Amino acid sequence: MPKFPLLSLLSALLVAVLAACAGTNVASNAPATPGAPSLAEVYADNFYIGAAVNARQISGRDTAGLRLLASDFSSITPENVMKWEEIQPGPDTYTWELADGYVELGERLDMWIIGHTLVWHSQLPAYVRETTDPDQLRAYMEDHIRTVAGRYAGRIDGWDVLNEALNEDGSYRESVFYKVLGEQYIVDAFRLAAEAAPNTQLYYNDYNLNNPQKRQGVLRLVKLLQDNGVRIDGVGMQGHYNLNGPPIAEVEASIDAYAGTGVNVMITELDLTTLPNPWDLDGADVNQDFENSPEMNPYPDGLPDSVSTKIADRYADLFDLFLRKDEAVTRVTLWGINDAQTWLNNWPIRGRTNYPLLFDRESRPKEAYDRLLTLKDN
Ligand code: 9MR
Repeated sequence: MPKFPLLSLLSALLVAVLAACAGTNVASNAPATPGAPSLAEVYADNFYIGAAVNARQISGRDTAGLRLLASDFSSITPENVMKWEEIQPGPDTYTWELADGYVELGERLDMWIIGHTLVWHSQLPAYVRETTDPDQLRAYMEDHIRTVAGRYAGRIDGWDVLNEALNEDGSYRESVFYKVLGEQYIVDAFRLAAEAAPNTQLYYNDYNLNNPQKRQGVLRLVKLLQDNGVRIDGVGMQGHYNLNGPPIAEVEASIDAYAGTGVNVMITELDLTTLPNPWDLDGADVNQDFENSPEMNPYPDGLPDSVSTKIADRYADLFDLFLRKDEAVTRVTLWGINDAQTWLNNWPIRGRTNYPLLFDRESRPKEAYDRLLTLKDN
């Protein structure tokens, strides 16, 4: 169970120092709701409460976000700074500054630190994406995993080793890795990560893992690793959900199925989009992009109370499930700290005003946050 966060005095000091280094001024890390225990404290016996952090937070510029991180979260994930194209833009070029800053931030705040992500078909530099020679591609993957996972061995607590390797029907995605190396690349990626970072947990992470067909694909992937004697410690279910779906029962069935293989389950990228989606898009394929319009952006100046309450209800239903499953669920990570930062302001339509997280654009706690604070009392 969670190594535990926030000796609050210490973390207050550390955030203040960090912010001071960035030329800003953070007064304290008082909880978002004065006098109340923080979200991480409320759920400390159940699972970590995580947040994805961006470059503004890592570099200390988003002081309000950092205050919330210190007060209410016990785990962090790098939203972008450890992706292949960011961290290794050329075969012989590594850019460590933000990634190092990310790990240092996690250590200063005594967080459970996640690495995201070693192998993913998206955000790949052209030199990898365009490789057709198996030996060359295998060599790139080996170098990348050994170098990145090895650099942070003993400091990063869990790696998303492989991200989004499955199609919706559970078959393998035709990524460059699969096309050139076949399913063996999956076994190799986890084996390399286990060698480079022996004490780090290793995860498979994907979206729509509630979907029964995709669930079968995950079970096959976990079995492939286990049959090959290669370690996998967890399945990360990205929670890019909406106000109506997916059904709680589907999420529950997937948690049970994954836990049944002996691995932990994490809810890794939780956010609830509140905006219309006429194309009935599901999931999080970052390559989809559509036109903005007033109908598609109905709340540019603020959310009606009725919708805020719907978001709070939906968060409560989901956390109610996660609490019932807390033997298996070891972490619940929000994909961002506040609504100003969310990727959902720009996907699948650019420039909208979305409201998917627990803190608003001014980093004030929302109704959903208050509901989660008191959920266990009811
Ligand atoms: O939130 C991330 C956004 O800022 C990036 O532009 C995008 C592409 O790298 O990735 C987003 O995060 C994705 C995550 O890494 C993997 N699952 C889907 C997430 C949302 O697209």
